[in-house]
Amino acid sequence: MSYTIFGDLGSGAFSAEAVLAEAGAPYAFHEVSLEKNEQRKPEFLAINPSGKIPALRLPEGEVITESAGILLTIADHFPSAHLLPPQGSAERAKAYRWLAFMASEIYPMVEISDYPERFAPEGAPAEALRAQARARLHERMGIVERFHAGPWFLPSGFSILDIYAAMFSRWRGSLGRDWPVETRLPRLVALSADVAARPAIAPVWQRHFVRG
Ligand SMILES: N[C@@H](CCC(=O)N[C@@H](CS)C(=O)NCC(=O)O)C(=O)O
Repeated sequence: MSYTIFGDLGSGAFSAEAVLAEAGAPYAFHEVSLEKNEQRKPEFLAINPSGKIPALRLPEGEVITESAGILLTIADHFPSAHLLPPQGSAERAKAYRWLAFMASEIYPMVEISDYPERFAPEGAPAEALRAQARARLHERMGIVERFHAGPWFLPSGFSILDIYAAMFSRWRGSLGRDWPVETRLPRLVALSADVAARPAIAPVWQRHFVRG
């Protein structure tokens, strides 16, 4: 019985795949090409009506969408992988806080940065909106940078937060290629290198962000 990820290389599907890999779970990767706009095709809208990847089909058939919901579900399914601090602990609460922050404060800015024309009034130039979204992204990633404990995001150790934060700091196109990530988010860049070097994640990182 295997999990199926619906997603594209270099997208939010990285986080789902990296967490499954870290858990040692069996999975298949079903490509939904953003370049070909396949997320808007009826076949995929039947899986996620909001036309967004990633989506995850669980072995029992249930489909989960929303990256944060997907990561929490996988962490729940594989407690022995210790992808989150113990339930009820202050560290667990901290994990929820920052996962929710990235999902609700950062991810939506990525959509505006990538597709500003969706949000601009009809006929109005979208570039100013893109610039504003990027400015908010920079500010909010800066907050994540400041709260990153080091070496991992949570003082208790490696968790799904590391995978999620590494993914957002890797999205150079959304952040703006002229924005110097290395000097503005040095701790998250170092965290990304550590995430990318984890034995289970290394091939996944390579497919999504190096060859992808
Ligand atoms: N709230 C969603 C956002 C997902 C999202 O925006 N995914 C992007 C790819 S990284 C997407 O599907 N973009 C295509 C589009 O918006 O048309 C989540 O957390 O999973």
